[in-house]
Amino acid sequence: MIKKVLVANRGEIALRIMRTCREMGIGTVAVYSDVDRYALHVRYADEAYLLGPGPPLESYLNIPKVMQALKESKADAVHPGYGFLGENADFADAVKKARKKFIGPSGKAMRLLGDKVSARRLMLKAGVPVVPGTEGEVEAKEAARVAKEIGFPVMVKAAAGGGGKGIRLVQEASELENALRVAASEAEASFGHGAVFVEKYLSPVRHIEVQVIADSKGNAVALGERECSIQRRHQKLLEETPSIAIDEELRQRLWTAAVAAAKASKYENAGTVEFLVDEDKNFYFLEVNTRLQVEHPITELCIGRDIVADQIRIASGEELSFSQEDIKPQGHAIECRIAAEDPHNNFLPSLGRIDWVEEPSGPGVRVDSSIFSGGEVSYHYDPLLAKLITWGPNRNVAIRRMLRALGEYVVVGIQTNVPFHQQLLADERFVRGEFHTSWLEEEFEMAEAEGHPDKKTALLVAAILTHLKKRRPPVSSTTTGPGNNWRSAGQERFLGGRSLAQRRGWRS
Ligand code: MV4
Repeated sequence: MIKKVLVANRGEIALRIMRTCREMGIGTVAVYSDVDRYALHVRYADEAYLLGPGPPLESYLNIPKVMQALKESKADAVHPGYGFLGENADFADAVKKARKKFIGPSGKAMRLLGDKVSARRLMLKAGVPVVPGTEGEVEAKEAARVAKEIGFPVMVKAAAGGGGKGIRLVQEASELENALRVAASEAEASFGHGAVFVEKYLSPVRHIEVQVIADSKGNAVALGERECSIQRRHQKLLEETPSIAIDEELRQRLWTAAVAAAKASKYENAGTVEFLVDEDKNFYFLEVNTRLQVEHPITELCIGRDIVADQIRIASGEELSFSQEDIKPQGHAIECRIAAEDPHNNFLPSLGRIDWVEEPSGPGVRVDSSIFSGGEVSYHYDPLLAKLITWGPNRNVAIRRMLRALGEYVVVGIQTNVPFHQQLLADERFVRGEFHTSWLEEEFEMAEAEGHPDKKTALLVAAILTHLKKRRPPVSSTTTGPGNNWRSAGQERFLGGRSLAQRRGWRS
């Protein structure tokens, strides 16, 4: 049984994972960089280990330092979250070698599915539809032959790529050879592996993914699909479930294919199978994400399960306590990714101090957030601040609730993309479900920023800034957060020093 989990991550996902651990009576260990010393996940954890300076390679991406914290904390399991070491096979192997439990798939599964060519081969064998294209990695001559056969435009993709990295759209034969060469050298530089393959470019398509969960006994269950077509530069901005573009028959085919993909790869723990769905309701395998995804909460709200709790049970060696027949999603859920970006300035990051935060709540609202008044948004990390999730008995209620909740979000000190989400959710084309993966970038235009905030907001901001000017520095080592669960923010420790527990005399 897992008694203590080290969460090798930061921000909202670290806090989210720790909350489930606490509900399960499992101890929590935070790791953090010095710029995160006052972060909520550090204050919430039972123990906290300073990794080093802000840059990820010196902190959250530094496997030796995280392994040292794992050793010092005597945690018996690690949850990597998403991003950072979330899909790092070497890290998963290192945790296993240290005889600790890795709450996620094996390093072997990560390598097999992280290589887009081996993943394609596996899906072909498993009878999962893949995009027409080359069977494996190709040299220029074979690529040209296949491209001619499937027809232009085609996509050249790096085997080691993913999430939009290492892909190039080729409109005609004359561009192919150069595209192959550039894609291969970019892939070699970025991923250390230059293999590329070619697929027919499908457009317009929707990006629909299926959440799966599998135990070590070969049981695999689909937990529902998620519509992820609202993307900008390969960054998802809003996700929802169920997808309104698919009917029950297609849903069952997608779920069945996702479970087949998990079983074919002997997958364990939570994973997501991504598909492209065209206008004729054909679907094609795209890739597998071997991690817990940002957007997992919308699935949780519709099926009434805690996916992180299920992950921990699987890592403890338990069999799934439910079957496919038990998964009956109810209602509709939407997630808006709230980011420190200014939608009126080309979504450029808006970093620095957050003077004041007021977050939404009320019926059907969940906020997975890492921000607090007085906190800082650092340039070292992804600008994701929070996920605002709403559930309703149907899509219209979920949309209305999201618009109501977005209207309650107050963040003073930096810009956020809340105005973008408000405009998107009020857009008739979105409401009618008339969108695909290129819609946002090709057909959606942000309205001009309103001249100045309405009177009520302006008065609120003025009052807040006056109040803040009177206060002591926002957070100091003696500051404790809200409630009795938040540890003093300043109780930091250096790796190799005495642990928090030792300092408190809990352990000799
Ligand atoms: C595609 C595609 C259309 N045809 N492949 C690859 C990375 C993944 N995150 C999205 N990818 C796509 N692969 C073929 N053969 C469409 C996408 C795609 C997409 C591509 C460009 C810009 C935005 C996109 C959003 C979702 C899906």
